[in-house]
Amino acid sequence: MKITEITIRHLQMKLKAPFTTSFGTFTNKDFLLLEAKNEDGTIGWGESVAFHSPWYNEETLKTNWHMLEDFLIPLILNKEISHPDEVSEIFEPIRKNNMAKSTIEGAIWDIYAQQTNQSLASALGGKKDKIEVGISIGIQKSIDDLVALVDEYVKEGYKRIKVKIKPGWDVDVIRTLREKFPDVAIMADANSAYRLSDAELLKQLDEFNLTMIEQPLASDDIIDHATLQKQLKTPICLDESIHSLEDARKAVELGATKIINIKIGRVGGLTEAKKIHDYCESKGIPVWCGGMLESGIGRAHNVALTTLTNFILPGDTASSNRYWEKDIIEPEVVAVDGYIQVPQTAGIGYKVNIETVESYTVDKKVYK
Ligand code: OSB
Ligand code: MG
Repeated sequence: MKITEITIRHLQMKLKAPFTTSFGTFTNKDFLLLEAKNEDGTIGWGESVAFHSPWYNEETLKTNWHMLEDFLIPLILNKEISHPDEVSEIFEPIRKNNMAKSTIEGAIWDIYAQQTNQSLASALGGKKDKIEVGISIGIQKSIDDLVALVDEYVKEGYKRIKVKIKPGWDVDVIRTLREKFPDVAIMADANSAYRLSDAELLKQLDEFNLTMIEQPLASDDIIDHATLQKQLKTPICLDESIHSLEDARKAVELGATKIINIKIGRVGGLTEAKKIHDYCESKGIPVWCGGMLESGIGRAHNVALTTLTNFILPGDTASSNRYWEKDIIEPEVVAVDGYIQVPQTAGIGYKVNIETVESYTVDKKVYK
């Protein structure tokens, strides 16, 4: 295939409820959507998971647009590509900027799946026809508010509850949840809010039988996480620290992580995500698919990736209607009793509603 035209749109979608992590609060989701067209008119979609501000990592919507416009799109336009695995090789001269790279790579995987007449899940080698999902709950105004939300989501059937923690919103919160929900799989995500000097506090979480603690220490660290893991019974799961197969290998070899959260954007695309999955499978390290408050397009890519066999633990891909009044795909992503049915039609498997896309678009540019 040859990509002959690419459209970038900046969308702004209002979240139904604000989402608060240790690093800040989201009320709107601003993100880039990428529409790629090949020489026969087939269209593929990719979503950038870079946020408006560099809180989660250093990439932003604007740095992604810059990287796409000035470096990545020129490397891709009119180049013969026979398989999406080639995209990461084409991008190799460009350092990092994984979320920007992943945006194009995702669209090319979508086109490739359509051209080979298979679902994106099958194109990736996925085996499941339904996936198990959990939900990630932000920091709330009170513990009572959090308990009420957890109760609601447990009743909806989500298979695991993740709660955000930060200093001052941690041990007491988790103790209360464990008392109220003795049999629910609960995990905590700190988004890098602690330091190794907080080890005594983090050890107090060991008594609550958490499935894991996600990214307690610095976003670029694997050394201190290894030291911390030796002191904790609760398995550590790395999110922010893993950008590549090489990072995953080093973190696993050091004992810094017993579980890995794979986010397609953070690792530079589906090809790298698959490599990390395969490596972890060979080492007996379970993985799960993280979320970045994606619209339906990013969500569809996450559903497809999660069909790979070593996605053993439920991910963060909740129903579209948990985030949005109206998503940009049809049908929307729906979790029923904690399961999402994997679409079997060619490509990402959901129809993009272009009118809805346009209604959320605040900026747009075409490249050819
Ligand atoms: O660390 O997984 C994270 C949201 C924004 C930034 C980082 C994270 C998250 C989530 C939400 O946990 C996952 C989702 O529901 O998409
Ligand atoms: Mg996380």
